[in-house]
Amino acid sequence: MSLKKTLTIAGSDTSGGAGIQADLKTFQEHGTYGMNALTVIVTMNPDGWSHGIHPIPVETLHSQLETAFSTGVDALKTGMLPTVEIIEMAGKAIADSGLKDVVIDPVMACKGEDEVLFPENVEAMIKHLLPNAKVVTPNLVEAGQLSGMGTLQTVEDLQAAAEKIHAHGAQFVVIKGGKQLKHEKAADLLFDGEKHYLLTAEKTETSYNHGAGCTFAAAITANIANGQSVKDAVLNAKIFVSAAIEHGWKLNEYVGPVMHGAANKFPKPAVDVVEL
Ligand code: PXL
Repeated sequence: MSLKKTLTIAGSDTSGGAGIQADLKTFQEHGTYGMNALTVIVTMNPDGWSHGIHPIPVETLHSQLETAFSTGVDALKTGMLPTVEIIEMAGKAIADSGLKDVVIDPVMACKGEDEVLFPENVEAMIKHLLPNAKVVTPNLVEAGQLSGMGTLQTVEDLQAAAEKIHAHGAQFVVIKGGKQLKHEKAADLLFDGEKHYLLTAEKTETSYNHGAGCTFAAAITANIANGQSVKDAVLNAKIFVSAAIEHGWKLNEYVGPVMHGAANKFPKPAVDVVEL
């Protein structure tokens, strides 16, 4: 029996909730075969949990990408790409691979840190990653940066930002509203170049949601690898990540990861989709 091959080009979250750990766990939960090309190692200081960012040499990433692409990848996602050089090289390798099922998660910071970690990377993402994207999955802060609109607060803001990001070459734009969005539900926007859809679920009052963004993008990637349309892939990924957030748990006094496998163990949350 063969499996669909899914690749994540992303960083290691040593604490296990986000990054390649979230992606590989999510790929596994979807029955795909997970591979990774590591871009950066993120460590956490035990006293205070401040993050250390340790990029992987660009040549080492290049060798990993050669290995992974030689196997015949079905779908890939990107996550934290810490330097302009790494973004440029990953973008070129993706374009050269000819793979179309590409999900770009334009990670600019870890959750809880609202400032953009690598401001110089925004332009490089627009230039080298967005033209390769079948789907791009920014959160509110990232969508504000990629659209040039700054602070986004309402669904109308999301629609305007999605259209600007689509114009950079991404075929489908998914903006993760998250908790900061002014909406009574947990709402995400999907724009396919013509129509806007709003996906909503009940809000979960929890701060144990570390890794939610990575998990959502990885679930979209696996669903696409498994043959789903982008719209179905996004809807099912939202159900998957909503369950993961609902069952988020406390790892230590600083961080609470989502439970990546919750959707396959517990009743699935309801998600509504409306065309706007
Ligand atoms: O959640 C964003 C994220 C992505 N990738 C890595 C991370 C984090 C946040 O901690 O460590 C590797």
